[in-house]
Amino acid sequence: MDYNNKLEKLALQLFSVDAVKFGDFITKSGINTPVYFDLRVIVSYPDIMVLITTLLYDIVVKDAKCDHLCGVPYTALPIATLLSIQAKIPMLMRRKEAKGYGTKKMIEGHYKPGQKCLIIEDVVTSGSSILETVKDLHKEGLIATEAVIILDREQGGRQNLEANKVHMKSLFTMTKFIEILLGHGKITNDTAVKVQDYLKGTQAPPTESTVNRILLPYEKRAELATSQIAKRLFTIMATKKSNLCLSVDLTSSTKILDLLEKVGEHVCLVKTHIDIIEDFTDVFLRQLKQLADRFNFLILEDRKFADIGNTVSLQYLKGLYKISEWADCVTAHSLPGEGILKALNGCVNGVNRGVFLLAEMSCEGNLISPDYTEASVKMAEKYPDLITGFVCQKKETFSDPGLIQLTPGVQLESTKDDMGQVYNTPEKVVLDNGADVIVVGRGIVTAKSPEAQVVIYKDTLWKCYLKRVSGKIE
Ligand code: S5P
Repeated sequence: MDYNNKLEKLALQLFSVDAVKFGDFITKSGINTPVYFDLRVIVSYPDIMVLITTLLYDIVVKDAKCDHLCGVPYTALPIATLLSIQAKIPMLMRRKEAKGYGTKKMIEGHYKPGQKCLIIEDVVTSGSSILETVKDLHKEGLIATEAVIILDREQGGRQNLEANKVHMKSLFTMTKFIEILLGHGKITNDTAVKVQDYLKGTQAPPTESTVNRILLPYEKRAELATSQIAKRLFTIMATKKSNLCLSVDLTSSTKILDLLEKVGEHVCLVKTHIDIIEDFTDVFLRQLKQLADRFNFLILEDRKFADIGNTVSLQYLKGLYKISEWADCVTAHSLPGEGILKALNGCVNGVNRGVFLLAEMSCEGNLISPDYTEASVKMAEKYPDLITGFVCQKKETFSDPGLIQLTPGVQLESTKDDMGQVYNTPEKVVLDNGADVIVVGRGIVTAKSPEAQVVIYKDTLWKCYLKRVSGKIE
């Protein structure tokens, strides 16, 4: 029997055992509905269980690249069990309530942080049940980006899941299910129209994001990144075990090159202010690029563009510095609005480029308000290929785990300079404030021995990151 025949057979069987009913019903939340699914009854029908397992196995599970399967309690638990046995993929079990004694664990089974888990569910309306399971898996450091389900009621669940980086595959959409029943004369045309109208008019509201970027390791976040530059940077960070960005705020090109020669192996990103260099030449840029290749770091030109799109485009592509030719990414203010993001194209001459958008600043008395920060994050959403992350100070600023929080204003002690810069410690910015890449300038550059100091910063920051992803701080 081919796939479509099996699907038809399943739809008819579900109808015949009253797993789906048509009429006037009231849902748990008190809304009238012309269609009602109760797949709990299928445990009484071994043939249906086998058919569902076979179909789910064929469409997703057999090719799934995952370490575990996890059913959303309760209806999907027996289905996940059967799939786990057929696919020989270990299962995890999510509790609905935490135990009242001993450990407060919500996920039962043996697993390691960073492992991937495929979610199994019966029916999706808003997606919230899957997202609760995802949230508990994330708390344990597990990755859950794929779900396979029996029926999608097409009431906004798919969109809610996508917004939370969970991709869903279903055996049936409601449209397909109705089509099969109608085709076999099980329901009338009137009923079919009524159900379709009801679904269109009863869409679930969008749900909050549940992916906790703070607990995910950088290599996993690389997989979730849309921006190619963010992907590369996360990968470099994981490979070099460094989340340190050096801000080389020196005015002599030879001094910059000498410094990078000594510290390049310890940093993931080098941040420049190209317009402060007094002896700038094209040769300097070539040497900088060679160092970036040799030591495997990316270059961020901290130009903080802030003009209308046309001017920014010229500043980016032309002039003495031709920033777009050598900087992997740049910083930009969101102040002028979207035009600035249109000017900073994510691909220049076939090479990927990125932007860190300023959502907050480190200096005291800056005029950025919470509304401005929120609007900046919103503005970035439309440019997922371009936006690498945000320059910001707080973990609440954004939630997308594929984006990078770049946080400046860091030294080993919390102090201030005499021009308004405020410094926080590595512990504070990484553990409390959610920094992913940490910018250090004078803390290293003006140290007696930058080559010794860079190692202290790198090790301290990396330890804080490891502590953070171990989940022991929340
Ligand atoms: O809010 C900000 C944004 C940036 S990019 N605060 C900052 O300090 N920066 C930059 O980070 C600033 O331009 C400087 O290059 C670096 C901090 O240098 P430090 O010497 O104070 O560590």
